[in-house]
Amino acid sequence: MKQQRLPKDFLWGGAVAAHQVEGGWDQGGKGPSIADVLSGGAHGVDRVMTDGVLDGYRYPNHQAVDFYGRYKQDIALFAEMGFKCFRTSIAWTRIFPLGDEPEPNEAGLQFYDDLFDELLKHGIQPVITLSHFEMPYHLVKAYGGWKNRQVVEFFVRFSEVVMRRYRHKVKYWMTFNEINNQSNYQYPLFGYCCSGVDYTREENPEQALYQVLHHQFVASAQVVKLGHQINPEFKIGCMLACVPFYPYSCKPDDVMYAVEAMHQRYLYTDVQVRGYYPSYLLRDWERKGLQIEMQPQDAQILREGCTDYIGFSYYMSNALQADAASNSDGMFGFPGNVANPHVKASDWGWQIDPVGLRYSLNVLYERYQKPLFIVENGFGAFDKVEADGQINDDYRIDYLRAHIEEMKKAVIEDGVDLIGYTPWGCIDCVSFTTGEYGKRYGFIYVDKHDDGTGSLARSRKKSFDWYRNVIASNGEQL
Ligand code: P53
Repeated sequence: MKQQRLPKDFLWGGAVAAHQVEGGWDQGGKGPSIADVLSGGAHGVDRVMTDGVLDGYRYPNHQAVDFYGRYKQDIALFAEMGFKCFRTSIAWTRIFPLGDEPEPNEAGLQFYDDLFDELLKHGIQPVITLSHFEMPYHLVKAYGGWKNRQVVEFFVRFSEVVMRRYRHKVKYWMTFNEINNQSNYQYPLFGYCCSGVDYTREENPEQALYQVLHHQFVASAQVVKLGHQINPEFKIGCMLACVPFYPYSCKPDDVMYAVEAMHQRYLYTDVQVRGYYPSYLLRDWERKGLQIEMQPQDAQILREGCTDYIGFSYYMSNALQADAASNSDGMFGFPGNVANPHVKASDWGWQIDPVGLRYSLNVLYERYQKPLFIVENGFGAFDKVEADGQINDDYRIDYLRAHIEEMKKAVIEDGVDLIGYTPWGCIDCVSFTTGEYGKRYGFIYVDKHDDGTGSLARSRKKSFDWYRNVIASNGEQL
């Protein structure tokens, strides 16, 4: 019979990251992470990476939305929406406050035990990212971040400790969140958050980037192999920020330019899913004279640590015009990245393109034939609380509905193997790129504002009931 519906066990849920929701930045023995030294910014105002926690700066991640103190209440709301899963990350600095200690911090381990128990009690399975822009600040100061091969060992140690501890509580894992963001190395924030490296300060940024990546690929592969030994049932994925590049036109140069640009997305999954470096990248290194230090066993480590699935975020697509590529000020710093006249954009300039989600699901599935997991999707917007307390976020419902419709086509019509869907920021949280509270994604509103005011009280937006119904009908009622 023709499959007309999403699979029964489809994992509906929501996603966040530890540093964007937890707060409690110095509680329970936690050490400072790179997110704790990032100031708040705004659209067009960069976040500053300060040298330690300094007076005169606002650090929104220190308090975030106090998920650390309020997770029981929040999980009850997720359960009310019918979540089957909840994606968050484990803050490395709760487990290893400095990053290079031989022994973990028991209070940090206990926190995630309690958090996962609370989720499981409500029938919600945790989906866990091991590294989501929150490495220990000490590893940046003392080791130079991921440029240093020693960090591989520290990360594998951290991962091993948590995978063993939670082996009966967590099945789905991901290694590095949006590992490809650092391809955008012109923007210090991206390299800093992925790897603790500001590539703009490197003599040869690309050399530094690929050295870092090699370390992360090796670390990721080691963790995948180790995880399968700890529990053969584990599913361990990579995580890609899937912002597809379209050719702006059918002009062959535009088409080819988009193919070349997509290498900056695929190179990450090519290595993590297939287990070896793709030819186009090796040629690129050769052409540019880049020498990446590798150890003799690395090729085998990569081959033995292929991921089980591909987690990815999808918010927008971009369009490339080859003729405009000499203008280095393309959108998001990408040469030739021009506005797509066929789509609208959010208040932060992110172009809204639901069909791009079906496109992404298709190209990734065709290329790898591995299960996919949409672990982020959503609409960052200013919300207005009406006099009666209602938040009528129809724009968010429209965005999500349109994307779920395209996701269903990919599964039902195209046969893509999709594990689940976890919209980003299911509870309002601190924006990553701007550090704002005002850029909201949630079904759950948090009363907290960029001027520091707000009670942190939670309330249900209009989208809350809508999403509950989507889950209850397994995506039939949109
Ligand atoms: P904020 C770019 C493109 C797609 C996703 O972002 C991106 C980015 C920025 O790196 O990041 C992810 O909060 C990231 C989350 C982040 C979310 O998108 O800036 O994994 O941590 O919060 C939304 O609106």
